[in-house]
Amino acid sequence: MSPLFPALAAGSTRPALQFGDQALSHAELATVAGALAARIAGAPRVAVWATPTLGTAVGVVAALLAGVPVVPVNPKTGERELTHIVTDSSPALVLAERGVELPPILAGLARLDTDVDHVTDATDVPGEADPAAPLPAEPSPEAPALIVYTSGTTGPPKGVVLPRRAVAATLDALEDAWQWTETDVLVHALPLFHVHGLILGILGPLRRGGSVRHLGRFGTDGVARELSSGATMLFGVPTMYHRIAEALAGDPALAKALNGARLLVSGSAALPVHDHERIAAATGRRVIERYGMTETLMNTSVRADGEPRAGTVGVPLAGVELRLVDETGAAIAAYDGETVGEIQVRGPNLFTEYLNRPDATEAAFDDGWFRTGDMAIRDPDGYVRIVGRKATDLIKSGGYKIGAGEIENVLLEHPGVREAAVTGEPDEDLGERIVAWIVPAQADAPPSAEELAAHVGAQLASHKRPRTVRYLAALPRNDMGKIMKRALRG
Ligand code: MCA
Ligand code: AMP
Repeated sequence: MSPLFPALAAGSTRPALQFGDQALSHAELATVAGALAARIAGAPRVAVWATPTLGTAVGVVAALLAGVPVVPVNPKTGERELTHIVTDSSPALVLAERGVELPPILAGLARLDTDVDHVTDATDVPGEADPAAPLPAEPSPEAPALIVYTSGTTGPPKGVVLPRRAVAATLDALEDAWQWTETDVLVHALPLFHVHGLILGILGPLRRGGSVRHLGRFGTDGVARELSSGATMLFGVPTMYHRIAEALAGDPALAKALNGARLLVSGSAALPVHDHERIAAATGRRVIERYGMTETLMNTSVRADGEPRAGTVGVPLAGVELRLVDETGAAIAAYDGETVGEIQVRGPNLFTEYLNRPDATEAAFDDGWFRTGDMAIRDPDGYVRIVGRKATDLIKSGGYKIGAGEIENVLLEHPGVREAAVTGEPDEDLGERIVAWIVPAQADAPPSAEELAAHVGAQLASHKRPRTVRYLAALPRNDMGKIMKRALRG
């Protein structure tokens, strides 16, 4: 396989990464990350404390250059989730920006700083880094590149082992679909511990030899500023596009900036047609959607040279085989815009396994095809429309996948909670909002919503906190004693 990052190997002087006033060219990144890689090399696995900073990008690239699998960790993860991730993935080292205080379980590991303050000036590279030093030899394509944790309906998150081959395949398929080149400058504000922000949003531009400007935190002002000063592409989750759609009416500069973009891409959840239409009306530009999953990386997209169609996720990417399967397990032949089936995929973009979970890995496949759990129909010309999801206990909020069971387990440990159920409710901004249904231990003294949100936030990632808490005298149950969530949702 060619190197994962040819522009680094070639020492390109084009801009690569920009986070606020910190920036590195590909050549500078090769130097800084190469030096760090030399210190990481040989470690079995490394965790990266994935703040939305230049240091995170450098740390991940360094691990990839060293051929050491990297586990990006959400810095807003709570104690239970973090303990699980660290125990499950057993990193030998943690990479974090200098000065960042790590929680005890990570603070106990050997630590390397990803500090790059002193390389913002191209001529001032750290003493340890030798610009002439060759990068380590490229590992095998099947070697694990990243382990990304993702929620299931029950139990703790699973570590998705992504080989280098999948990263390269998905990014090259997107090069084709989006005509993505080294001249593209991407802007985004996505978190760096998931596929969308890290693999597409950071590794994507690096593989193309282009550049990315990360906003640190999402805001329409930052989007407008970057798109009107040279950025060509925007990646975001639907919540971000929704906020853009809301802001457009009173912000002609934002409309002008979006109008000048080459490509506006949404993913991680469905972008409502209403937001598509509002953005198109105000900017004259169409957002395109792509569909992916942590386990599969990207599967489909509306192509840059294709017809944009709101409400669809486009066509299968190069190299990706996609089929729809009915309840009996039979493949659906129809491209009729109405027959619904589960999306199953096969191709070089797929993960290898769930870490330490052979049972879950086996259950995820149907005769070599990965079962996505997403339900879809196909238009006659092959455009895929996602219409729902098999698992009712998975919530997508702000583009984050969240398992109801994981939150319920934590809520049940609160002394003031007798029974708990978690559902997702439609939310204009977040797509779905987490709702906790609580039967208090003492009816006259229920724990407050703030207390329960804080309780969940202490154990799990902060985006898993319930936004709404509703109190009941009893949860609706069927004859078997199973909670009837449909009755809760009304
Ligand atoms: C949230 N807050 C709360 C609660 N919930 N406070 C109290 N109680 C709660 N229940 C806090 C937030 O933590 C935040 O605080 C503050 O409220 C305001 O939140 P805000 O920034 O307005 O919004 P947000 O809701 O926190 O974030 C919206 C977002 C975010 C920026 C769109 O959801 C996001 O970054 N989403 C991206 C998800 C993503 O990348 N998914 C990719 C995975 P504070 O500021 O202190 O934190 S899917 C994937 O990778 C696949 C492959 C794919 O297809 O892409
Ligand atoms: P995750 O497991 O967090 O990687 O999220 C993957 C899931 O996000 C998929 O299985 C889909 O349900 C959903 N998803 C991603 N992109 C889209 C999209 N463009 N439209 C609808 N759903 C999407």
